[in-house]
Amino acid sequence: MTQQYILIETPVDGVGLIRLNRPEALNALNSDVINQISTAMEAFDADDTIGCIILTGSDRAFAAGADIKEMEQRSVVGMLTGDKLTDWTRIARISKPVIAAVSGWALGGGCELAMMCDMIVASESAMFGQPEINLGIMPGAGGTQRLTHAVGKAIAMEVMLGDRRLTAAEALHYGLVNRVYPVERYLDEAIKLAAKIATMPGVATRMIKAAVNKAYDLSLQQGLDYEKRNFYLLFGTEDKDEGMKAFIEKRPPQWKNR
Ligand code: DAK
Repeated sequence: MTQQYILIETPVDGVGLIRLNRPEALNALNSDVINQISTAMEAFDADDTIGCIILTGSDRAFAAGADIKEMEQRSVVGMLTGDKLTDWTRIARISKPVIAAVSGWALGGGCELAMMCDMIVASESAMFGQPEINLGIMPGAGGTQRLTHAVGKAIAMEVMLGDRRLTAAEALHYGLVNRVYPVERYLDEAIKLAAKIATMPGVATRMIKAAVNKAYDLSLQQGLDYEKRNFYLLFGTEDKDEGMKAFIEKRPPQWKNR
């Protein structure tokens, strides 16, 4: 039987929390871990009672990277024919907002996993890095692209070529993370942020997430066209009618997420 490497919780209404639970390997991400995260995220994505998802690890490690002991067995043919990227890609395709709550090590695939999320709330002990070069390889789950977009070319090069680790304070300074809190508080603060997002109208949150992500893929004009299309589509939702009516009637809106 496959070992269960994650814990699933609903700490407050509207928030689905996935906790990596492989402490003996600092939450190293083997194929089963990634498959379990993807499956749990897709279940929350399909659950109408959930408006925001949190992915977290332990205070000591968010995740120390892909499982080196598993990768050591792999050949180029095995990597190519095994379609090893599929489960990782499932995580980046989640339509609801996802927050990574990161403490301790977020290295290699662990850093890439955090960057696949939409926001990062970090503890003061969080440490971000892409140390793959020490193993004779390079980032393979988005690090060269997402880190560069987040912190800029100069710092990204140093992180990946020179194995520079970024502290939480540095990550905040460079724009990789949203907020930093003492280790006793980072998860509670991530839950508070997620709970707030979960109270927002659900179709609009998905449309905003999709449009912001297009800023990475498209030219400015294409991105503006995509934004306008989503903006117009929201005029067909019950939430648009309710939101505007509630404003005019000076009362809080009752979202239907439709
Ligand atoms: N894989 C497997 N086991 C790991 C691990 C990892 N990445 N990181 C830590 N562990 C295990 C250790 O082997 C040790 O297990 P035992 O020896 O006790 O059995 C246990 O966790 C505790 O680790 P340490 O004893 O080393 O703990 P320390 O506090 O001394 O050091 C550390 C913590 C995080 C600095 C150190 O463990 C470390 O340097 N770990 C490796 C970090 C690393 O190099 N990460 C990058 C891996 S490469 C892709 C998808 C993903 C990727 C690529 C492609 N596709 C879909 C195409 C990603 C690649 C990577 O992430």
